[in-house]
Amino acid sequence: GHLERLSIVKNTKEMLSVYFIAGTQDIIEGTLPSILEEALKAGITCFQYREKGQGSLTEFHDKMNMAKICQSLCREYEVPFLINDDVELALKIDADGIHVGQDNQDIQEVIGLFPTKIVGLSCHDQHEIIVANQLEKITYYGIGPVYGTQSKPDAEKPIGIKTLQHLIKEANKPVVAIGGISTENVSDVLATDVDGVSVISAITRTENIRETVKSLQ
Ligand code: TZP
Repeated sequence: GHLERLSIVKNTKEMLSVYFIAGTQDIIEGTLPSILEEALKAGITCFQYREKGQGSLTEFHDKMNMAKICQSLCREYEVPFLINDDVELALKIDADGIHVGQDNQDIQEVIGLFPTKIVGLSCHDQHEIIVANQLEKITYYGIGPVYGTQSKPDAEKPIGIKTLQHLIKEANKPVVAIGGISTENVSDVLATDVDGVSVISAITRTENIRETVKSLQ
């Protein structure tokens, strides 16, 4: 119903505030669980386990074990735990939701497999948003990359702040911005109507996770 939907949107917007994404390939020093726990203590509002790219775990069991460790940490801090792309893993460990890109699995199929879960979709341009706006069961959009990113070698061309704002206006769901967001540029991103920011390297490569998360808030 209407009220139920409003409360979902409000919770989703809160969840998107400071959204941390990482896999083992993103960790320079220490371990993913130790970095994640510091980030949770500092106040991140969502975590997405994204095991992808050079140096990532390839065996399903290794990935599942790491996912379970991250999931239990997120539960401890009552922060949603999402899985990037891997439908089988997300179902197997009962993650809170899944995030998919345009070139991953058919979005309709993903929605069908996760009827009561969070479903995030990456969008890069107006066409992708217009198409996705027709799908009621998508929870939020990840829009970007806003700036150049070191964390995704196959990332699309950066869209910049102006296009980000245009795309947010087009979107009928909450939006989290992604790509090259740092403590230096976050105020420009938050000057748009975005609901939150998602980052990899801002948190995995900082000297001080607590300070960085505070600045991103
Ligand atoms: N999708 C678009 S950019 C990106 C992803 C997964 C990487 C974001 O990482 P960083 O380090 O915050 O730029």
